[in-house]
Amino acid sequence: MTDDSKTGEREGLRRVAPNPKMAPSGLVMEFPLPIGRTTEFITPSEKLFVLAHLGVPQIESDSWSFDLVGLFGSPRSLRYADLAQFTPKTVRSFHQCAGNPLEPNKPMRIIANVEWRGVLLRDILEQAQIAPSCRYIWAYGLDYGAFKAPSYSSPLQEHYVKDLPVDYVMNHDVIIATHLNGEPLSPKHGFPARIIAPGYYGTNSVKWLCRVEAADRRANAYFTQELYNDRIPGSDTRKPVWEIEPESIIVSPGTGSELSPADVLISGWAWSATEVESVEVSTDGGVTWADAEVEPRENACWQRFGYQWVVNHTGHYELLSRATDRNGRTQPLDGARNSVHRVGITVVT
Ligand SMILES: Nc1nc2c(c(=O)[nH]1)N[C@H]1C(S)=C(S)[C@@H](COP(=O)(O)O)O[C@H]1N2
Ligand SMILES: [Mo]
Repeated sequence: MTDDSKTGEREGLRRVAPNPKMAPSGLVMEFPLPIGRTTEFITPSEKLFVLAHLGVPQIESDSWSFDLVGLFGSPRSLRYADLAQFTPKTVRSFHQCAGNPLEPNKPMRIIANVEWRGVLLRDILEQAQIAPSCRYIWAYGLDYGAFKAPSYSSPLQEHYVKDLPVDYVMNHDVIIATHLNGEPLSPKHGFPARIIAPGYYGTNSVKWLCRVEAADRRANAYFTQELYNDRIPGSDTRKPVWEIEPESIIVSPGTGSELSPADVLISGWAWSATEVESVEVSTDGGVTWADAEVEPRENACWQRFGYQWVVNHTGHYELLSRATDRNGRTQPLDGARNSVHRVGITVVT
């Protein structure tokens, strides 16, 4: 298709592949795992959240292919079977939805930790002779439609399009994934193939991949420039929702627990784009903080933390956890996507 699009000048609005059936069409959100119930290190697939802005396209792997276009010496189209020529790559990684793009400062803590398998995107880019002038990799999904949330509706989107800095793709294990926890992807998780960008918010991991474009500039698309592009207070510039900020959740004790005076283990998960170096816990609503024990990071997984709390007095307590990563970034107390998690509990006799 050419750029005589009826819907505007954003690249994401131009259709470049036949329309699959959308079933269902429209926003799909499934959050089967309540915060504070995430005790398993690897989240079972049936407990993994689902986020699809436009719906779920139904695709046959036999007829599916994706195109490499743009700044390549040797652009090409690859079918499902062609992926077998690349070395398989397994990535164990936390997977986090950035939350509602219309409320970027509201913490949602939609987090899981799963195993993906596929092939390294950089191997494919190199085979297609990516040009040195490439700065961004654009990924197109086959899904289309309008993004409708309560009291909000986007213009018609002819693809879900995201972009990634090429340096990130070349220096991290960004994969085209075909498997989740050892099984082929289900339709809602991106069958036949999707991007997985470990360390980046889930919004960047484009499902139902149909095109990889090498470009010298950011994609001027709805989900790259309009949504998931944070306003910086007091500035005209915006920050794309790419690298995951440090975050932690208290899994135990759960909100509303009633405990007896005793030794209480406060435990949970911490994660960030880079390894989490320390987690502090507060048992007095954030007045004082103590260091928790943090397990080292495995691959790109979340890390367990624990703090042994000796509680002698009855009453109501507010427990908080705060993660700091290797880059020295730490969680703010309020007003951000990664604000600290607070859990209210009561100690009774
Ligand atoms: N094509 C496409 N890819 C997409 C989306 C989408 O709407 N369309 N949603 C993104 C968002 S916001 C998230 S959080 C993850 C969710 O992946 P999951 O549903 O497999 O957990 O997919 C991302 N990839
Ligand atoms: Mo998301």
